[in-house]
Amino acid sequence: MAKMKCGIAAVQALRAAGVSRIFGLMGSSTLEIYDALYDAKDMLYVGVRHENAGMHMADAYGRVTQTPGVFICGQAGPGSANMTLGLMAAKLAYSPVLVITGLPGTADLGKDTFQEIDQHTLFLPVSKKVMTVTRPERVPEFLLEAYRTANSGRRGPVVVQIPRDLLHTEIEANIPARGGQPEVAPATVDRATLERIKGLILGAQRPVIHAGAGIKWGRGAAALLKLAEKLQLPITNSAGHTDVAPFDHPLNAGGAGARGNTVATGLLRESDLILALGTRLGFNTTRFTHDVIPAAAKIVQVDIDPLALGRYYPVEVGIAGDAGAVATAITEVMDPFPAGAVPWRARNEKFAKDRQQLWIGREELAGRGAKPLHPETVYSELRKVAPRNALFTIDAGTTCLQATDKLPCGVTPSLVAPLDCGNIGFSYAAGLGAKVAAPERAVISLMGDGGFGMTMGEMTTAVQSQIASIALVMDNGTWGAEIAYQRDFYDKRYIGAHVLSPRYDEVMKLCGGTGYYATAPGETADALNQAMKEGKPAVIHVKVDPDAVMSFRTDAVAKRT
Ligand SMILES: Cc1ncc(C[n+]2csc(CCOP(=O)(O)OP(=O)(O)O)c2C)c(N)n1
Ligand SMILES: [Mg+2]
Repeated sequence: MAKMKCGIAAVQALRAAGVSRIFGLMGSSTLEIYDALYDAKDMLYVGVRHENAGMHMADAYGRVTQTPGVFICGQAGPGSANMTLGLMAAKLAYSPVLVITGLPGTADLGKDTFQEIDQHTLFLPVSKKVMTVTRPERVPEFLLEAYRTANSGRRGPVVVQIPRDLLHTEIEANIPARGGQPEVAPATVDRATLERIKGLILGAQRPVIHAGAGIKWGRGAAALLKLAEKLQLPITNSAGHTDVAPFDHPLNAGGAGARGNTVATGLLRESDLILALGTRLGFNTTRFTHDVIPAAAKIVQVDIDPLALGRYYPVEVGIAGDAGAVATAITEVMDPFPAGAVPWRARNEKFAKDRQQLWIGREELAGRGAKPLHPETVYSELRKVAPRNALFTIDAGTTCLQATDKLPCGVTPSLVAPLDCGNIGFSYAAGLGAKVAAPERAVISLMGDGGFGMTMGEMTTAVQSQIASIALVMDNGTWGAEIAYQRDFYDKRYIGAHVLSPRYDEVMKLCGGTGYYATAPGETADALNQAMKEGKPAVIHVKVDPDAVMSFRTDAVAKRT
């Protein structure tokens, strides 16, 4: 026990949890924590320009390090309201984030005092848990519990609200030396169930692995590859998780469903057994129909959350467990096939050809050399120059959506996507968070001109905190994903669909970073190489073909007659 100011105790609790990076936007509700951070030379503080962007940074930090990102929303009320979309994105990505925010003082709470809103209710649907500290001496305990909660089971953002007067109190603080998380053995699977799975695999003719985020959260990428290689099973991935396996691995079929490719989708469509590892089989991949997941296919589903099992599709075997650990257990129970006796050899030979053709087709499209640039050319140049361990972040616009399955994800994790939140204005901020998480890796953030406009204020954050991410802004002059519907379904009656985009590379230069402009083949690759060499915060403004947009949600619109 030691007597100290509550703000200092809060920072000590964060340190005890293992926190060394904090994103935040200050406000008078939390000044005591800020004052304590002044002396915390072991903590890097990244001040942001908008709470929502700060949340995206902490979210990406959480996804890349697989430990909670921390965001201090300094101002109760407006600051808190500003960060709700970021909370939603983290919640839907099951991303661990610890959020600290203020509340009005306890003497005034509930009186509709200045900047007061029912924050608890505001945060509830967009967080994993909302906690309100009621006694100052419990601040450290709440922070440690929130950290643990964010990072356990189905991960997610946890908000701790602290009434402002509590932070000004002196408390007797009792902070455990190592207050983070106990090591917990991953939940795996019993022998009898393994034997059932073995029987299902040996009885199948066209089995496929379908892997999702659970593989990433469980650090199960190596286990996934071992399973696939031993059984010679193609790997398909769920939407936004291109990085479950190296993009160039011969067994990696890539993304299934509308955000993926025809080869992976075809494999699933024709499968009779699906090993669904670390995935809910969610909407963005399956649309909850039998278009991608055949009604007759047997499903072995593994997810950390028992509620996810059999939720959208009936399962033959459901395992509430760690996807990587279960993949290892399955690998161990299976005997290797004798050379040349892989039961699905013919299917795999066709798959290998189709896969090769898919990549050839992509490069052919890219190589047209057209001006304005086709986004495919941009992706192809990215594939040529991005380092093997590059990290990518993307937005929800049409140019990014089309890129999802084509990025050169060489290691796991290497893709941070908006996933089910589907928001634009995510990628740039997420890239800054990713770069703070992994400064040694090249971070390349793809986005449209509309999405970048939403977060362009964070260019100053990048320069001020020297976060050398590279933004690849694809300028088609429109809210491309939406104008596509007006083109395809509303007789080109364009309204609200155009955006004015200044030369963002020039704006970045004004902010103190570096900027590049690309309009012709080869120039994106040159700019990327140059930006990586210079190692400064960078924006590459790429002029892309305004016609290269596609109506994505064809289930959501009907052709006018
Ligand atoms: C926060 C948010 N606002 C609006 C939308 C709807 N929306 C989806 S894509 C899109 C257009 C994106 O334009 P841009 O960022 O330029 O990318 P492009 O589609 O042109 O590649 C819009 C407005 C959204 N998904 N998220
Ligand atoms: Mg656009």
